[in-house]
Amino acid sequence: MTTPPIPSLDDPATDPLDVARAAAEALAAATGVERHDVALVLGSGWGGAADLLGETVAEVPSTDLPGFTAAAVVGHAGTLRSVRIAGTDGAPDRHALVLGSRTHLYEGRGVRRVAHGVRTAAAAGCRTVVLTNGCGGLDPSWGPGTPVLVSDHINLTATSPLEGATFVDLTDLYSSRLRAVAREIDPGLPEGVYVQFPGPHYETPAEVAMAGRLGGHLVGMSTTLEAIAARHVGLEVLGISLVTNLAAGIGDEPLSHAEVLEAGRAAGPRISDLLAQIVRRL
Ligand code: 8IG
Repeated sequence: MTTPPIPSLDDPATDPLDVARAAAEALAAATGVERHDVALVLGSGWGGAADLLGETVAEVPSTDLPGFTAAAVVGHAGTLRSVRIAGTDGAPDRHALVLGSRTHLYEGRGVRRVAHGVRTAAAAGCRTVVLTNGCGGLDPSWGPGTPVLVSDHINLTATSPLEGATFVDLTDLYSSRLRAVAREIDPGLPEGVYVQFPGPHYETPAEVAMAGRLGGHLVGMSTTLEAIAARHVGLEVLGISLVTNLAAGIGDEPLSHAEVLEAGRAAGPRISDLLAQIVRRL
């Protein structure tokens, strides 16, 4: 008996959804969990949330699954975790798929790899994805450590995760229903429009001012392409940003990656608890 070869994301003739299905099958085999319900992509500062959700049933190195590549950035863990969320009031348990291995566009591995995690989550059965990130904030009242719900986005990467004539409606891309659920947990959660730049450099002050004039409140290097890919495969999307720094030119300080990591560490327990509470209600 022969098994068919696993298609490569690098082959233009491959349908990336086929690779996502292969990854979901490998995930089910590695974790023993047939279907997952909700996926979380944990960005800078959000890593602690998985532990609060429930019991980790299995942890799989992303490189064991078709289409995933090793993590490239310090602070981004390269594993997928299956976490059991205990049902309350007689409700059945659910399973969260925690993706600690986001691929950023700036890694130069192509948009297919950026979108592969959420496509795999959908192929694994998920109906919902929570996309988190660390970002810069344009509102001076949002200090480092402020969580902000993403209400909409502006994609300045000049690319799309979708190929061919794939016309997907992005009205209410960041589900107003899920944002309302989040605000049941924390009524004070602010909302903002997330602007994705290609990175990996941070913006100039002029670019941040431009993002503000365009209607943006948050600047970052992730999330929008994943959100588009998620909507395409039918996932309901919740986006939550952690403001880890004032965007360039908003504060007096220059930006440093160390500072970003420190803001994430400091806010970690609080925002992880917030995220875990939200996910239990989704
Ligand atoms: I964390 O200020 C983090 N990521 N583009 N700008 C952009 N990405 C970021 C920033 C920021 N902070």
